[in-house]
Amino acid sequence: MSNQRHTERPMAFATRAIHAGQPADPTTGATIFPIYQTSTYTQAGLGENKGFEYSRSGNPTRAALETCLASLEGAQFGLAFASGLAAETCILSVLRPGDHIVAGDDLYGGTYRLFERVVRPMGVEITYVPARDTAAYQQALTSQTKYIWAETPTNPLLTLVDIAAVAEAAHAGGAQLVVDNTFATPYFQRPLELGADVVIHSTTKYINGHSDVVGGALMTSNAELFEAYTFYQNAAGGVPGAFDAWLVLRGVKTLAVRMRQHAENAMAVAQFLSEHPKVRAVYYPGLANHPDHALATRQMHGYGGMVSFDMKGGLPAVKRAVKRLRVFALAESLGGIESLCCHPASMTHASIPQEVREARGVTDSLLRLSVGIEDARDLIADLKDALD
Ligand code: P1T
Repeated sequence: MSNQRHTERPMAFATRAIHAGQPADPTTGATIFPIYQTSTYTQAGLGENKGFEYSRSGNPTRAALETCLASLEGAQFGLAFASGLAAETCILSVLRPGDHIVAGDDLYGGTYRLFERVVRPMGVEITYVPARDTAAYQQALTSQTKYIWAETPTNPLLTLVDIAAVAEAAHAGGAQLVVDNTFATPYFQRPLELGADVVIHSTTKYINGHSDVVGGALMTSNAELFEAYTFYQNAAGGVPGAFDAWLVLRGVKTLAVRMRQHAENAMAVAQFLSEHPKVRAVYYPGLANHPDHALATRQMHGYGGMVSFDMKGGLPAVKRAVKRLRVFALAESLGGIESLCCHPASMTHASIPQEVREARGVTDSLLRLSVGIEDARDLIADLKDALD
């Protein structure tokens, strides 16, 4: 099946999530795209192959996933990787000593670690600016800036970056905008449509959606960048195996329905927490009092499934609460059908030095919830038990 009928409107998101890049198998008619569990491909003669030679360079199951994810982000090109950080490394591979990145200051701890412990020692400068401060990105640009790098909503504080405005600033300064769209997913936000140049995902999260794969992907419509990234994907080799690619391909089929339920449950949880006497602050862009609520309404098609909150009573209160959770699992990661609770300061963001972390608002009393698609009544009862 082709992705578009040329005489009609393009297929809608939920349809593309199920079909894009996945025609019925020409030899058997298999409706579900096969797992091509092979490292190599038999060639008819020298230089005579069917488009695949070796599975680091290309694999049909991975190619189906890359096509599907590109379609969902409205990109011309997609590449899949063995992890989100491997996808990030590919994007960073085009930088050279003396180059400069401007990054929003609220980032997944592993991204910060990659920037500070791998990229900076190679001679690339990184300047962090307050994530929601559009003017600060602009002011931090230098003639050496190659990328502005932004998560939106950010991990773990759910701050928003104005993608259109920051993209404009990047382009005016001769730089390109990379958006980590892991939290929002293309169902709720399509950065390329707003002017971003590259989107990166940890497909480990909502894209796969079932907490059983680690993976990553990047999407772009910039042919020059795509060529450089494709070269690096093959040259450095951080690719997913066929089975992992297939699992993500299966998971992403239900992205639209999952995201609607995640968002509905997250809103219910955020409202419950807002009224709880043990909660100091709730971070959820869907709440009218969130500082970026208006931007979220303009830039996103929904507010997502992540909710963070700050507890009164400091670390001892947090420790007591997480021990009492029964439905929410205390775990790193996010975006699966099951609800997870994470303590960023000691878990996902522990690789950020304490003073940097606290200056950014990631305090010891912050908890981050990945609100799953269980019955919201059970989630709220669980939180009520833990907090009371
Ligand atoms: O874990 P990996 O698939 O390599 O993806 C890294 C990554 C990139 N970007 C964002 C926004 C992320 O949240 C992550 C991974 N985050 C977690 C594991 C976490 O619990 O926050």
